[in-house]
Amino acid sequence: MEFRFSIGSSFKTPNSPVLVSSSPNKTNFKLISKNQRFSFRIVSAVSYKEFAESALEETRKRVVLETSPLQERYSSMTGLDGKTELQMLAFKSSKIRLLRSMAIENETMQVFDFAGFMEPEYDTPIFCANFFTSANTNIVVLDLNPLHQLTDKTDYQEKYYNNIMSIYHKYAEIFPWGGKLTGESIKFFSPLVMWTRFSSSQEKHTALFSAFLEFYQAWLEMTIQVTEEMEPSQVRANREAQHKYLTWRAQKDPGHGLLRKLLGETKAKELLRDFLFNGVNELSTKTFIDYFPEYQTEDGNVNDKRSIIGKSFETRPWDSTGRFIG
Ligand code: BLA
Repeated sequence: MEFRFSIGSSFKTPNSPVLVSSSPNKTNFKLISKNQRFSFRIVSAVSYKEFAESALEETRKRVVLETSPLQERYSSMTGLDGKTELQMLAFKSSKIRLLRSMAIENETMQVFDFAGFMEPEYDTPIFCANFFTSANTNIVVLDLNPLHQLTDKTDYQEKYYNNIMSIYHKYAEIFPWGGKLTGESIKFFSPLVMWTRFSSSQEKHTALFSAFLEFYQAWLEMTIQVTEEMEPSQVRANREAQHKYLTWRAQKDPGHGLLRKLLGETKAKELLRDFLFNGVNELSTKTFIDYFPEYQTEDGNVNDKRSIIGKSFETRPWDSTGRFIG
């Protein structure tokens, strides 16, 4: 199957941004003993920065983007190891509260976290691309995370997902379900979600680029079509739903361990709460325990456990029409 991206005309070909390197400077030959045995390790060189650039280029064709005030404080950082680069981008528009990207790169690892959050007057889903690439594996979540609860009977599912399920079908074969995941995550995911793990290959990274832009284009279209909510109670519900999402991710996202290792506890926390999940301090005064009381410890603190439920959902819990089957 070929995954050339077809919506819009001026996407770069997937070949340019996603090179799993075969060039000598990106390939490590490592001598491991004196008797001429050596190991051969190909460092995958996916450039997620170019994923971000392509999405932003598409956005600018349709929407007036302004630089977010966050950009002044967050542009680039170097990890404590002196070798890992973090690059941050942040924009807003009249409807999009925050469109932000973080790309992390060193010789052996590339991470991409790209998200879009609407102003509370709009109930559009949250754009979510989280890709973690190391020498051995890729961990991928790509989704339009629902702002409101989904079942096949809700208007929200009908409004945003039913008519774009073909996007899921297009990638279902090349990116099969990634297996058990933190049980709590599933309610933040939609039936469109691409949750997968794979070993790097040119074919997979080309398809990932194509999927990323296709999901993004679907999201962008929703943000353009959506009309402003006038009912104050509905605006409040949108704001609180976004805040609950931000609160969960600012506290329990699986990337935390790595960010702490790269930046130290204080800087990692600041990056999470002020940049990546910006809004967690502003959209509501509710706390993590207000939303997730099962995490309260006897002394009133938040349980450190990543998950109370544990890992679940060995197989994809939606059928092909997007109906939740658990
Ligand atoms: C693993 N990342 C995972 C997993 C998921 C996600 C589902 C599998 C393990 C698990 O279920 O916890 C991603 N989970 C999500 C997302 C949501 C969610 C996007 O609930 C949204 C609601 N990943 C990143 C970033 C880093 C990262 C920025 O997105 C690093 C800075 C790393 N993710 C990372 C690592 C793992 C992982 C290292 C494997 C470690 C582990 O399984 O805990």
